[in-house]
Amino acid sequence: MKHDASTEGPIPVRPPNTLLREWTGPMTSDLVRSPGAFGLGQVPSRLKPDSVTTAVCGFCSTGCGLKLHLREGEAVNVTPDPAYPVNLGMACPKGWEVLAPLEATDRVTTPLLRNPASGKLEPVSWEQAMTAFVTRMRGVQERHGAHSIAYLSTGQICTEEMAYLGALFKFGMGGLHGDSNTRQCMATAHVAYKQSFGFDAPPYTYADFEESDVLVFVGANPCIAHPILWQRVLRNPHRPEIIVLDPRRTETAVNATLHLPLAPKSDLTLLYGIAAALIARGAVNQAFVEAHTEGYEAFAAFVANFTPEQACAAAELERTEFDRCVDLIARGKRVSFWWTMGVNQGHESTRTAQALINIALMTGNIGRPGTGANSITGQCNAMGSRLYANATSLLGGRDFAQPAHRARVAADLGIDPARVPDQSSWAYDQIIDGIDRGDIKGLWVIATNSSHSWIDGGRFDRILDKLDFLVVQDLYATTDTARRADLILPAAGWGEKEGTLINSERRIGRVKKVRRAPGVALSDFAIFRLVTAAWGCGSMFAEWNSPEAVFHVLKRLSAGQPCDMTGIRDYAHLDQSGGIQWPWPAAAGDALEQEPATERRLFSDGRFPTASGRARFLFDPPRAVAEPTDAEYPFVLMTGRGSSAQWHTNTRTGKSDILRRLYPAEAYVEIHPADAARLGIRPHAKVVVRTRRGSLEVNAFVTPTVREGQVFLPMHYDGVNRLTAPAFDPHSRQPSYKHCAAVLEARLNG
Ligand SMILES: Nc1nc2c(c(=O)[nH]1)N[C@H]1C(S)=C(S)[C@@H](COP(=O)(O)OP(=O)(O)OC[C@H]3O[C@@H](n4cnc5c(=O)[nH]c(N)nc54)[C@H](O)[C@@H]3O)O[C@H]1N2
Ligand SMILES: Nc1nc2c(c(=O)[nH]1)N[C@H]1C(S)=C(S)[C@@H](COP(=O)(O)OP(=O)(O)OC[C@H]3O[C@@H](n4cnc5c(=O)[nH]c(N)nc54)[C@H](O)[C@@H]3O)O[C@H]1N2
Ligand code: SF4
Ligand SMILES: [Mo]
Repeated sequence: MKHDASTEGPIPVRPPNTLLREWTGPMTSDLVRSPGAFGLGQVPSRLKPDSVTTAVCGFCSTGCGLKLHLREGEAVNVTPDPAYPVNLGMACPKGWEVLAPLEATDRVTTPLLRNPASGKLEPVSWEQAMTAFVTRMRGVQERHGAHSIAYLSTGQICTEEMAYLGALFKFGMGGLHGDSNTRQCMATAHVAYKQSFGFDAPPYTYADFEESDVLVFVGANPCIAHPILWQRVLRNPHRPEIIVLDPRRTETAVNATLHLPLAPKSDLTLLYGIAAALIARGAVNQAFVEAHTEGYEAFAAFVANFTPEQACAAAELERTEFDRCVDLIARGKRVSFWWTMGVNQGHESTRTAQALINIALMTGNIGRPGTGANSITGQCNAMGSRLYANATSLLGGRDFAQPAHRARVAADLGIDPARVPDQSSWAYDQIIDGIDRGDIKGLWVIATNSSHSWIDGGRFDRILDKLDFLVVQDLYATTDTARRADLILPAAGWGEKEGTLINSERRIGRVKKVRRAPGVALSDFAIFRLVTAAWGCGSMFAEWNSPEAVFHVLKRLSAGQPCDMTGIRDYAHLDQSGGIQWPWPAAAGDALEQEPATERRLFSDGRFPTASGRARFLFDPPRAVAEPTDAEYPFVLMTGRGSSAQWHTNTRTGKSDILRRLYPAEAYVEIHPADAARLGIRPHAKVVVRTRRGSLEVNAFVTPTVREGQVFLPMHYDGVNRLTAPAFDPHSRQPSYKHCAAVLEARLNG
């Protein structure tokens, strides 16, 4: 990678890599540097703005600050906020285009209820919609029991909204089972941190990208998925070594100083091998291990069995690559470890994340600038959902199973402790199984498009018919899931409502209402208020009458927890401070006000929120993948993000004319040139990707990005999850989207 020694000067533009991409136009870095050249941020002169406000972006967890340019109170344009400590005046294409999805012609503008006679969705009033909601959900509960209704929610609504939903459903409606797409995304990091550190606490701050001398990215492609975080890496003035562990030669891998193209899902063996080699060469920080951790001796004895030869064989790596990786980590003074979905989405993902945590702990790379075992989150409010959604964890990162935790939450909310369930919800996959068995008969889907995004999607679609009542709450009636609904509740989107989001570095930022939602669409918050009233549990939620009022409720619930935010005065305080990272306890408030607190990290005192105050080494022997390749299905199929202009199931990004020009219109599969030649697959020809569950016809993108025997499908196109295999990590129950066996067939006419 080319480096710019100064942090101020222009960031060097990487030469286009013709090997990596043959089809595309611009690389992400080009889009970030010269957005205007691609039409981003342009606005007709008749819409000249007359004032400005700020908010954080509503797509990814980077949480960039945006300036919203208003005309008569309505946003007419967006530019990146130079004063916000996250993005320092930069934005990726989605941020520039964040208003476009709001203007889409397929916005749902009124509640729609399926007419049983015609089978068609018909417009109804909110009153009729609420009557239908309550009558039918209650009917299901009367026929099948209180726990026969469930919800699937999201990391993409405001913290105040997700907390409201979780509290309403469990304490008000008497439901038990609710989970969210955070299960598909962050469940592994959540469980790994909780087990290792005692709390779900990503320790870092974005300044760490700039302060490391060695950065290790595992299963992460920030050039595409977190482009502004990658820009922060490029500002690092220490000429850092950048190690990327990814089977594919991604944009990020191309920019690394060392790319280890490990075999898919060989991470755990490789990381144990790296730990053993670090021990063998005396790279362990004994003082840190003795003072601040427990279980190291057992861990060291366990990894002693993983020789470099074994690790290299399992990961299909050269010994020289392995040795160089170990050497860089051993010699680094400030080494940071970053992971995303290549780790979290796997059959042994929790232990893999912990294998990284273990390496950070044993080398003492935590709690200091430029260090850490750092999970990057995905959605704009994935962190909010982990702490406050009241799904897996009780409000404030507590446990449903602990009587003291239940009593505390009940007291804080002024409700009967008996209303708080004494067990966690079923996980997403268990809710699906529950529907299949007939135990769940009513389902409420909020801000997630499960029909497209859930693993083994064919099965998901089949079992929807077993429901008595499916409610979908979304911006659009056209999503794969909404099309199947009995009732659609029209939601306002980002920019049409108030609240807060929590980004990857624990920074709480504001979103604001700068547009009017179309028709009678309402914010998710207002919809939950309507449901509360219609259900008849209004007295329980008397205090929850505005997003900011709920923010104060959540502050109270956070008191004394590692995520304490009692020192945040109000929404205005967030605006004034460029967002605020938790923890920000009231007790420390004055002191915190004094320090230039734009960047703060955790564990600088070496104390972890476990019972003993020590971090734990956790490990297990590696296991075989659920669906190995064989003669019939010889390819490993991986899936993930395709471009910086596409967001998940593309319901939002697909609505922007500009973004649509920045990604391929049709689905494609990345396949190695040698495999393509062997199978007679020509570049751009049609090819069928088949697995044991389904098949998909796509265009062949012949590229050495993938190794022989591997193929990659971007997740943004319809039908991708009809192929994926339902395997889950046993601790986090996160789906293993990045590994199944597939076969490719050239289309004769292709
Ligand atoms: N443009 C854009 N940005 C996004 C999103 C989006 O949809 N579009 N989504 C957001 C969300 S919710 C998330 S969770 C993040 C995801 O961000 P990332 O996790 O960075 O994105 P992915 O492409 O899913 O996966 C990362 C990499 O994992 C690699 N990988 C696959 N199998 C393995 C393996 O076995 N081991 C290792 N080490 N690597 C493997 C893949 O080749 C891929 O390059 O992105 C966020 N940002
Ligand atoms: N094969 C494969 N599948 C994957 C992954 C993968 O790597 N490979 N990654 C997984 C990951 S990490 C994730 S996070 C999931 C994401 O999967 P999904 O959550 O299903 O994807 P989105 O397209 O973001 O769906 C969000 C929905 O909410 C709607 N929406 C947006 N804003 C609002 C709002 O404010 N209110 C309401 N009510 N609705 C709103 C949008 O229109 C959209 O329909 O996909 C997972 N699926
Ligand atoms: S990097 Fe993420 S938060 Fe920043 S502008 Fe892009 S999508 Fe928005
Ligand atoms: Mo995600």
